[in-house]
This record gives sequence, C-alpha cells and structure tokens, in this order.
Amino acid sequence: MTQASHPIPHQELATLLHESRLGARERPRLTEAHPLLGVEDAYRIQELGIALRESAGERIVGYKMGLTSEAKRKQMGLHESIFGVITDRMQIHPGEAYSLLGQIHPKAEPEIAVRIGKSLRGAASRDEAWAAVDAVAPAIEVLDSRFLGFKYFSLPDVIADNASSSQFLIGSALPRPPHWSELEDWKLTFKHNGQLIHEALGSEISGSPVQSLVEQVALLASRGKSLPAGHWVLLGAATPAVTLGPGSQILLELQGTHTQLTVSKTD
Ligand code: OOG
Ligand code: MG
Repeated sequence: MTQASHPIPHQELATLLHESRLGARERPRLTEAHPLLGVEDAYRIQELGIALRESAGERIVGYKMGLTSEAKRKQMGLHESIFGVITDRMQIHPGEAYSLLGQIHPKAEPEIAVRIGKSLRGAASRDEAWAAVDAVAPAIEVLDSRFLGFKYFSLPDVIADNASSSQFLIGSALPRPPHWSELEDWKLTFKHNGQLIHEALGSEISGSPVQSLVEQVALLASRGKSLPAGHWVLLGAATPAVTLGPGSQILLELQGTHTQLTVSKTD
C-alpha cells in the first residue's frame, strides 16, 4: 500500500474531528485507519478544522504550544513540541463558570501565556522574541482529546486534533520582567480542591518559557505564517494535567497571584 494510491482525505478527517468535538463523541485515532498519516498531513487537517470553526464565526486569537515540558511528554508518551490554534470561543473569562456539558474527558494544566505586541516572523532569537512580548499572564489550559480514552500515542493524531485544545483561561497580567530569564525562576503552584497537586518552575517549560515562543514562531514560519501583534501564545504546561470532575476547583498560584477555574457542580 503506498501513500500515492491511498491519499490522506484531509478535509474528511478534519470534518470528522470537528463533528466529534461538537457532538462530544470520542472516536478512534486517525492513524488506525491511516497509518501513513504524517506530521505535515496532521497540520493540514488541523488548519482545515480551524477553517471550519472560522466559517462558524470563530476568530483566531493565538496559539498554544504543547509537550514542551518533560512532565507532559512523560504523561502523553511523546517527545516533541507541537502547536495548536486558540480561538475567541475557547476563552473562559475569570469568574465565568466552566461546564462539563459538551466536553468529553477534560483535563486542566498550569501554563504561562504571553501577548505579542509586535509581530514576529521566522527565526527569532530569545531576545527578539521577548522584545515582541507586551504582556505576561498566568493561564489554565483545559484540554479535551477527541480520541477514545484520551489516548492517541502518535504526534500526527494529536496535531490533527488541534493539540487536544479545548478551552483556556488567562488570568490578570503580571509585571513583564525586563529579561526573559526571570521567567525560569517563577514557581507555578497547581491546586485541585484546595490540595497541592503539582509544583514546578518556569524552567520546566522548554528549559526557558521564552524558548516555547521561539519554537512557536519557527513552527509557524515553516508553514509560511507569522505571529501577529495582539495574539496570545500559551507556552505549554509546566506539570502533568489533572482530570476535571463536577465541582472541581482548580487554582494556579504564580508570582503572588491566584487564577481559578471552577467547574459547575450540576451539569
Ligand atoms: C497534548 C497537548 C499538550 C501542553 O501544554 O503540554 C499541551 C495533550 O496533552 O493531549 O497542551
Ligand atoms: Mg497545554
């Protein structure tokens, strides 16, 4: 069986994932039926999936890097950074209740997010990337895989599924440190229902959180895209993700601030 005789049906697969998400129905991973599906096919499927969301009125507000920390790579069994797209409809605003209705098997994870003040394109150094950042904030990402049991085992599957993105919450902006290396010493404390579950330093994120931004810009550039001003980038989780249930209280402490996600009790 060659790839030429069995081309990957990108549009059809994007539509299947789109419908799984809308119907909150998990489905088999794509590489089961399409073992030759590669990383570039997967980004094409991701892009077509985002186009479906845009045609339903959603607006791209940024990107998310994934699998940038050793903790996440171990949790998911994959060892390369990936990215996904975030839209306005995925944003949960602080204080807004989060409902499990319409979700499959959501998990939350602690992150740092940056807002781009000046567009970035191509190979940026850490200094150049940091100079383009105009805000830094704590963030909680909610993941939800469209694949059965949140199991996918391969990079193409998770990339096609928009890097398991579901929703995200960005807390109040923190003072922007003059030098990017300061983020490496920021401590992220992650609590679930009042109990400490994970704690990690910023340096867990790509060795230095700014490195996730450098990689995001490079990954976009290799697809002919820039990172525009005004976009947010979630730099990747510092610790493993935690499964959400009814009434879950998720708290991220960062630099003396508290960012909270509360799951509704009754859905
Ligand atoms: C993939 C997404 C990983 C992160 O921050 O590492 C991610 C997944 O866990 O299914 O968003
Ligand atoms: Mg994440």
